This record gives sequence, structure tokens and C-alpha cells, in this order.
Amino acid sequence: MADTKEIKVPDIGDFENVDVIEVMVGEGDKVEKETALITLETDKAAMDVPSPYAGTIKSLKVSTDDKVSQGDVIAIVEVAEEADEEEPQEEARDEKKAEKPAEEKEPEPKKEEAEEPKKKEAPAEQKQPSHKAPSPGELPPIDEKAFGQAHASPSVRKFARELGVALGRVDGSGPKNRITHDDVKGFVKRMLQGGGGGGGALPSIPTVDFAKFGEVERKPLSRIKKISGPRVHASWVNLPHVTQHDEADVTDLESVRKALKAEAEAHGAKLTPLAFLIKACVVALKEFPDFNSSLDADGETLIYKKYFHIGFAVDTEGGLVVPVIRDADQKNLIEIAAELGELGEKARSGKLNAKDMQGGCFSISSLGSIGGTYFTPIINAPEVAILGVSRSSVKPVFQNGQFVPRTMLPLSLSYDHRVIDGASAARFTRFLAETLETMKGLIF
Ligand code: CAO
Repeated sequence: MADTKEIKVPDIGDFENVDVIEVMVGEGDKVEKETALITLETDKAAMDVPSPYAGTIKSLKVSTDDKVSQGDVIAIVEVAEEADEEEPQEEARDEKKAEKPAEEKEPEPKKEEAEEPKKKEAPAEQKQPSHKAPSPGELPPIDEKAFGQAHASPSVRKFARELGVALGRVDGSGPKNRITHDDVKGFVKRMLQGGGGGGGALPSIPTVDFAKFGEVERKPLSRIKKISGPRVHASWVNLPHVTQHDEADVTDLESVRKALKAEAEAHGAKLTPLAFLIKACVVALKEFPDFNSSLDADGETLIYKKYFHIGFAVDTEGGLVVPVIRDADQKNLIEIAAELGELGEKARSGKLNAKDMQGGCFSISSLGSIGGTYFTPIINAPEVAILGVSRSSVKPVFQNGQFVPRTMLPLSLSYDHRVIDGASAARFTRFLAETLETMKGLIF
């Protein structure tokens, strides 16, 4: 009859509270004896913890970013019937020792040795293939020295070997630039898509040991930045961005805003230019439906949204979040101002839920309360445009043969050039500016 066993963290030397940097299995997975379950990272090195049994993972007790010590339970496994009943020898596999036969095993590497590959600035020739550039769909040849020096756990090395991946050419996205299974998969995928030899693959940024030049401190990115970073990057590399700048004369709008402020306050809302901007964007999106669309995954069809959910960027201690005002077309200025206040507060206190941030059609990034003139916001893909707003200021404007002081608001519209042409973007931005000037459709 099948037996269940606990798999525990084996003897990992004098270390305690060691970081779990990767979990390679999930509940229900079948594992063989020696299948790597998790990767641990100490100050010195990374090591895989292999399964001492063949069987099925019934329950997993650790996840990435947990800290574990010797004896902590990693998983419960239902041992396969044919399993060797002999008590397994528990030993974590050290990344440096993994590829060497037992008799060649070196003593545990010192910290400096363990991190050496990344501490040295990679010479240019290490980053470039020394052979001919591979054809699209062909994996580049393996440089054994670079493979040996790559910062990866034993299971990742084994995985790379199985796929014939030149580990020295893979960029690591894990802690301390460690190469993960997903990095290897991503590399193969790019190569298969024709990214070989500097085609589609992104050129890498050299690793620099900043400590060589002065004191440094390492701090992990916030949770929000870890999530938003790849999204912003994906948008930047996938969408051809162009930014159209313009300015709106908001002199009259500012007078109206001041006049309405007390009424807004009576409803518990703070009326800032952002509420007017949201209303004006809805008016412009109705006039220019392409800006309220998304490109289908087939890249050949536009999906037009018949609703108007507007996202707005909020600067929080942990990073940037974008809550969404739903059905902004059905709300008046004061309702929008009140919701901006509520969602902004929720964002800053870390209480936004996933629903608060879903369904956006178009986003606004307002830096108006901080300052600056113009900037180039990154589109919140799969949306096709985003409006960046900077701080308004009083400027001399030439009108009817003389300069008059007017309050001018800088607008920066970034758009996906696959969907929107430059002329449309200029028309949209002008229309938006004129809507803010005339306030047609904004006030109640
Ligand atoms: N021009 C001049 N003044 C402006 C302005 C503008 N464009 N926008 C806002 N202000 C003024 C407001 O009127 C307010 O002044 P009063 O108190 O005198 O009325 C003051 O600046 C502060 O405004 P606020 O910050 O309270 O409110 P807001 O609606 O402008 O902004 C929010 C709310 C959530 C957008 C903002 O707090 C925020 O987080 N901004 C940063 C967004 C960001 O990081 N964007 C970058 C994303 S890309 O990396």
C-alpha cells in the first residue's frame, strides 16, 4: 500500500533561515528520486534539495521567499509502491558541486568564490558568441567556460544541458541575477522565434560590481515593483510608443474649479484638475473610438469597448498602482473627485483589491501635483494610449495682437503606433485640449 513520507530540509551546514528562491514542483506532481524540489540560497551558494523518494507530491509546505532551516518539512509525498525502502541519504546539492563526480567535489566555496562569476565584469567576448551567429531557430553553441560560471542552481544547469542551452548567454531574472528555469525556457522560446545571434533577443546589460567603486547597499524591489516592472517592460518592448505633446488653456477651467471646490468639499471630495481630465478623456474617447480599443491577440483585429473605465496612476510608497474609475461617463465631476480620493487612499494604504485595478480602457498619469513640463508615459497595455499630465503654469499667450497671461496645462499622449496614426493622435490631443478649454460635456 502507498505510504506517505515527509521530506525535510536536509543538513545544510551551519545555516538557518535560508531563503527558498525557487519551488520547482507543485501539489499532484509526480517526482522521481533525485528530482529537484526547491532551491535554497545561503550567503555562500545556492543548492537544490532533491527528493529522496519517487512518488507524488501530496502537499507542499513551502513557497518562494519562505525561510527554512534544517528539519523543516518541505512536502508530503506519497511514495510510489516500487520505491526503494532503503532510508534515503539526505543531502542538499550545492550548485558548484552538482556537475562533478563525488571524488572531485571541492570544499564548500567561500562567499567570494561562490559569487565570483557575477562579481567580475563580464568581458565583452563572454557576452558575444565566439562562433558564427546561429540562424533563427538554431541554438547558439555552448561556451563551456561561460556555462560553468553562470549563476544557476544545479537543476537549472541540468535543464539547460538537456535542452542544449548555452547558459552563459542567458540573463538571470532571479535574486542576484540568478538564472531560473523560466529564464532558460524564455531563452529557448526567443531562439525558436528567430531571436538567435542578436536578432530578436534583447542585448544584455553588463553586470557591474558596484562595490568595487564605493560603498553600496542591496535592497529587494518592493512587491509592487516586482509585479509592475515586467508589465511596464513588456509594454515598452512590444508596443511601438510615440508621444504627442500639446497644451490646453485651462484658465477658465481653473476659475470653475475654484468655484466648485466648496460644493465638492461639502460632498467630502477634493476637486483637482484630474476629475476634469477624466471627464474630458471620456468625451474625447467617444469622439475617437480607436483610443478606446485594444488590439486582439491575433494582431489583426481591433476590439472596441463600449464602456469607459478610466485608470489613473497613483504613486504609493511601494510603487505605482493604477486603480480604475468604472463607468466614468455615467458619473459627474464631484462623484469622480470623490472616487479619486477613495481609490487614492485605498492605494496608498495598500488596500486595493484586484477588481479595483481591472477593466481599464485608457489611463491617465498625472504628475501635476509634483511639477515638470512634459514626459513620455508608458502605455498600460493592452490599452492603446495613455495621457500624461504635467503641472499647469501661467504663461504669456499671444491673443488678438497682444500677450495675455493664461494658465496652460501640458499634455503628453503616448499611443500605440500599430493602432493609432500620428495624425489621429494630434487630433485627439487637440480635441482634448479644446474640451478642457470649452468645458463642453464636463460640468454636470
Ligand atoms: N497642475 C497644477 N496643479 C495641479 C495639477 C496640475 N496638473 N494637478 C494637481 N494639482 C494640484 C491640485 O489641485 C492640488 O492643489 P490644491 O490642493 O491647491 O487644490 C495639489 O496639486 C495636490 O493634488 P493631489 O495630489 O492631492 O491630487 P491629484 O488629483 O492631482 O492627484 C493622484 C491624485 C493619485 C494622481 C496623485 O496623488 C499621484 O499619485 N500622482 C502621481 C502619479 C504618478 O506617479 N504618475 C507617474 C506614473 S508613470 O511612472
